[in-house]
Amino acid sequence: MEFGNLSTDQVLDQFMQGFARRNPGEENFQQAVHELAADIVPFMMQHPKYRKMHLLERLTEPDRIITFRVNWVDDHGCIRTNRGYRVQHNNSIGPYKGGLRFHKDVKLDDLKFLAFEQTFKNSLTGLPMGGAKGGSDFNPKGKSDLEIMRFCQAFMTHLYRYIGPHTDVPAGDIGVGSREVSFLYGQFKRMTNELTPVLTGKDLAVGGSLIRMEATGYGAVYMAANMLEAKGESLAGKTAIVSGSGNVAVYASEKLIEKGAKVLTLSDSAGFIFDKDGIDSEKLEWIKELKFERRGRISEYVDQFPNAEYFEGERPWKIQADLAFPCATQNEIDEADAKQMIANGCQLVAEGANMPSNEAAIRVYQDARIMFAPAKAANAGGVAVSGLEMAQNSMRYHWSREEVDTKLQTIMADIHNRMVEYGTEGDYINYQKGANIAGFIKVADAMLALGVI
Ligand code: NDP
Ligand code: 2IT
Repeated sequence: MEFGNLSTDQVLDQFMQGFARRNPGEENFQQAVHELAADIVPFMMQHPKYRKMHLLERLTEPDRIITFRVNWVDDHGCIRTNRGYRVQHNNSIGPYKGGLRFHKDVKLDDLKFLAFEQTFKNSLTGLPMGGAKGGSDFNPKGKSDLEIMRFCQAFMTHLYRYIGPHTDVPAGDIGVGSREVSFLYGQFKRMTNELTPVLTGKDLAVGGSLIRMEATGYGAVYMAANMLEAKGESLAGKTAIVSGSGNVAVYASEKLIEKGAKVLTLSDSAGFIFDKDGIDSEKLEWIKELKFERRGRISEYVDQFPNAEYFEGERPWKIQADLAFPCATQNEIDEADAKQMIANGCQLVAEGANMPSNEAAIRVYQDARIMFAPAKAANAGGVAVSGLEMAQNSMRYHWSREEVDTKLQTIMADIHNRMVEYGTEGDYINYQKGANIAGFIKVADAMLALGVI
């Protein structure tokens, strides 16, 4: 990257033009890279050692992308074909690490942006993990347990060549929970004759970690608590809107309730529910059974709790609340949603999902100077406990719930402190900038140390 006499904006534009040419049509990847580069280009202009070594160019090109055909047989005996992927983005600070997403809309663009984000998120955790992401356009909705198992086995039959406890350690993401991870693990064991811990998020019965299931949602709430505390405030008595009703949303809600906040909404891809009385722990237990046992839809909540309302085809951002936890998927908050949230008095957004706010929405948060924890920091608790699962597996030992939870809280507090260190701008903490720079430095220093490889 040559800067000459160009301004920061010109350098950024020039870089992004080249990047878009190399990754045509990949809008999510371009968005994620632009969000990071907007903070890293000015930083590099002040730090020539990174600039000279072309680190931004190198860090925006995945190390390797693997795609493969997955054939499996459904319950009716029909042969089905899906596409599988693994994007190994960067392994400078540790083995490739990141989840697998099974969702009908999965495209390479999504996995490239997610693997890129994962590299900086994993760096922020302080644990030795590189960045990767994978998945398939397989649609798990409505599939039987046996179909899920057969798909996972077929997927691993190809993937097993590329992963290993020191090479690449996948985990779950949308559509992949401990059931799927454990089926994948079973097939890895069958193929290699080894019970090597090559995945995290495993069922507790086969070496999973306590608190892994809860970690992403809990971590996002711990992050929000740290941010509020920095302003002399707390979660108690605050209202919160949460999107999604999967792993992240449910456990973010659980921790919010425990901390005395009132959770007003949850959603899925068909709509959202609004419970003005608040979703309490008893109602949340019912939701866990609905989502994780019966695999039902969030609309069923209003049949069970008739005081609540269901808004079909809508997202929860118009509901007035102090706090927002987007925990469903990418680009679920746009500029108009963000403006509505600010007008309603929202003070804090903590991203449980990956890239849930688009760039225009983030500008609205920053212009309004509200607290905004970007995904790579706010949802790092999940992969952090994955790192702790790897550590426990290596020790052939396990920690108690309390031990893992305490370590998770420490990691989230450390991430908060590092964002404050690099993101403080007068009396405003630009957490986005703090996360981008702190996440970048650790990976960049490792790449400098390893040489041009
Ligand atoms: P789950 O599969 O458990 O739940 C996903 C939830 O999001 C469901 O309620 C789903 O609704 C909803 N959703 C998915 N796609 C869409 C869409 N296109 N539009 C609207 N709603 C949608 O996944 P997780 O809870 O694990 O993941 C949620 C987010 O958190 C993702 O962005 C993921 O990358 C991120 N994340 C997950 C981590 C983890 O450890 N699991 C770690 C860090 C981040 P429906 O059932 O209708 O599809
Ligand atoms: O986005 C994420 O951080 C995850 N889906 C978790 C990855 C992991 O390896 O635990």
